[in-house]
Amino acid sequence: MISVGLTPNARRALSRLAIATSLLLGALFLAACAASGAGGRPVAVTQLDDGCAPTVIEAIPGEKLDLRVKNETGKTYEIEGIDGTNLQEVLVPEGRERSVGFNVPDSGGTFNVKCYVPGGVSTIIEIRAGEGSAAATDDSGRNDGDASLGPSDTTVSVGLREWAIDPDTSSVAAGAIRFDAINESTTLVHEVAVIQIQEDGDLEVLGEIENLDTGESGSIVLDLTPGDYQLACLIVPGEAGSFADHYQQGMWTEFTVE
Ligand SMILES: [Cu+2]
Repeated sequence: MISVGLTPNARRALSRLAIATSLLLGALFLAACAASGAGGRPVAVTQLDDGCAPTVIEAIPGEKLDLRVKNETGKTYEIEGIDGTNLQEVLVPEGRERSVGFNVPDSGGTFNVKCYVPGGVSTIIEIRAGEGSAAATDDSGRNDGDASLGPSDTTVSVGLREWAIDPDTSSVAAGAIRFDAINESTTLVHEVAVIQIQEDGDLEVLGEIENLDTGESGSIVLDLTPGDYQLACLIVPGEAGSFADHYQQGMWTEFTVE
């Protein structure tokens, strides 16, 4: 027993510390499980050259799912919740598998997940849980921008409309770059993804200002290293009420970090 020779006060402090530490470890463990899907019902999701399968996953309200996302292509794939679905964005490198957790809300509904190659093929997977699950979505997605923005070295203003992305500069010095985006459209939801072009030509999304409603603005700060980038809107048919693939329509532009 390590408390031999300690005063009662010191013993109490030590035991409080031990309790606090175990609570913290427990919380970290739970957080890790939620992200990885450990302990959830395994559901195989396969990323193929022409999209992802399956496109519908039946679930039970309150159920925990462990999406085993396997990329069988030669390109980097991503998977993320959209339209308010609380499923973290995960990058799946070529040939790899990732475990992605999703806690189906107790209220049930249909939860949309986008499975895509940035700028390329995309599939919307519907997780359907419970009665009347066709319509229920909510707008409480991440992306409310300004909440946790740190300091930045440079600010880039970005205008969005059909079908263009218009930054006020196409090149910045490396550092903490703040993007302030405004959706100038009067009809469509848009977003901005900051995408780094990898050595093998694959596109990797580093951060997004998602689901900007008409007239709405949002911000993000990202630490960017020198290289070639794109700014792009990655909204696909079936997402945010859109019938178009915004990237294919031309909503991307080259961006350089020196
Ligand atoms: Cu768009």
